[in-house]
Amino acid sequence: MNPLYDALFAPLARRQGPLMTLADDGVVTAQAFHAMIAGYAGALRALGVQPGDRVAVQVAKSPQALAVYAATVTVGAVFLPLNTAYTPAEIAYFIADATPALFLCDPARAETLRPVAGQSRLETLGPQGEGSFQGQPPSTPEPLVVTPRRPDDLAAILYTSGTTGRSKGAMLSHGNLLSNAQALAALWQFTDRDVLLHALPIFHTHGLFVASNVSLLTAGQMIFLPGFDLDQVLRLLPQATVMMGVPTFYTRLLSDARFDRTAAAHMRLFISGSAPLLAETHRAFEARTGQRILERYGMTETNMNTSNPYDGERRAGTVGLPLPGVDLRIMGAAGDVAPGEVGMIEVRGPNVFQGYWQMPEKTAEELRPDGWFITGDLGMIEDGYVSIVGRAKDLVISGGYNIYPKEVELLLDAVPGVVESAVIGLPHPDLGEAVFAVIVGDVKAEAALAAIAGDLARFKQPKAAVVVADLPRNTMGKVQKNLLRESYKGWFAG
Ligand code: MLC
Ligand code: AMP
Repeated sequence: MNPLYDALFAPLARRQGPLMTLADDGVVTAQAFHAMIAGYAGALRALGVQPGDRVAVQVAKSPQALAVYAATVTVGAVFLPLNTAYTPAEIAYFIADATPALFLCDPARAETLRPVAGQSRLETLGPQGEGSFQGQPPSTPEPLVVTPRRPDDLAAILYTSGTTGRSKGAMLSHGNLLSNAQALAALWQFTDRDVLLHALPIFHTHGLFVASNVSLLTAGQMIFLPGFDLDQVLRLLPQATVMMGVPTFYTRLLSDARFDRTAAAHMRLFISGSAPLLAETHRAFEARTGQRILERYGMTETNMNTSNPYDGERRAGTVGLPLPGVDLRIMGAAGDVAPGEVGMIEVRGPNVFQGYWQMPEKTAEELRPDGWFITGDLGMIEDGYVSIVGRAKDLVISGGYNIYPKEVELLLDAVPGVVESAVIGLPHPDLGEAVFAVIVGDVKAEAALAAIAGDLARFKQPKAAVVVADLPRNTMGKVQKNLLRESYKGWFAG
């Protein structure tokens, strides 16, 4: 038994016809993809990758990259995907923390990344499958040997930033990922007739697990695009039946007059998540297309927790109901709060992760011994529908990517001339929120931003900054970020 291989990948060997259509209209058949998995599984073993070893990858989205994920779980190893925007300084932390046996990167970045690879073997994989990491020709009579795994064995580690500025590796088991894919596939009524328009990155939960796993589990097809390109998406929508996206995908579609009822007519479902979808976007989308976006809520540590219903009312501004099998409660200081009151969202179920990689204290802070995970999201429940009304964690979500202000503040504070800084998220018409820095010190805002640019992925860098005399503080001395957000709220207004 290897839960993910058996459910998602084994059926591909027997399946006729296409699995993926690519941006250039090229096609990858199900059997060709299975052969790719077999070849990469052989290559991983030939490189000495053992069950339980981590395989870190920072590579462009491609069918080959997805096949490396499949091959890694097939040989019983642990897949560790990394955002392609991360700088060598950021990668150095992940490699040192996770000590992967193998690190795969883009051939063009190999020399820059070699110094941070440490003890990990470095191989390369390019956007077209080129590079030093190549599939091994299948051997007969057994082209693919599958390493047995139990449901609680690890399949992946996904890093998520922390409020302290140090990223934590969320350990996800085969059972976590498969149970969630099964719940979502049933709830959203996926079948082998579905064609999923896949324009999300595959280094995060949304694109890797929610999108790819659900489609593979139900033997559907994917239109597998390297990223969200509006023209390409508009061209390909008539061939798709389902799309998953972050809210920015939907606001970008709405910003284009070509996106109308006819353009969306072939689609049976639009799903949104990873960041709040404004009720106004939900309504504008329905007015334009006649279709109601289905919003769901999840996180790296828990996979998906709630979803609006497929058949019932999809309520704008809410993230719907707990998924079957997932318990959700709203906690105040004195325990469960009354319906309609705001508190901390906690979740429990087969979706909830195994803890943070080598951080038992962090795990104990957020995952209670009886299985409840403290999400850091503030919410309330009305008529069974969950709404997220805020975050207890200091976090900015920009275009669906999470940025922890602490990480940016630590770098800014180290810039000569900077006394202190406060990093906040401000409303942004395209990205939902955009990162903004308020700096105290004898320094020019642009110079401070330029000084940290080399160490921080571009999407985390403040889109703008101001220098001020001091930061507003409460009587406890804590910076009042709510006042800063209020003062600068119109900065990025369209
Ligand atoms: C790109 N840039 C961003 C950004 N994406 N800046 C802030 N926030 C972002 N999200 C910057 C680039 O660095 C670049 O900067 C400029 O914007 C243009 O880059 P681009 O590559 O052309 O951007 P684009 O392709 O338009 O990307 C925007 C996007 C993308 C929204 C399509 O960010 C995206 O695909 N987001 C999805 C993220 C996601 O999958 N999240 C799921 C997490 S899982 P410059 O200055 O160099 O021009 C999760 C759990 C759950 O949260 O519930 O799902
Ligand atoms: P990540 O750590 O990248 O997995 O991001 C998870 C966080 O994204 C959650 O804790 C929420 O704060 C946020 N999130 C995900 N889906 C939604 C949603 N539909 N609405 C609001 N916030 C969301």
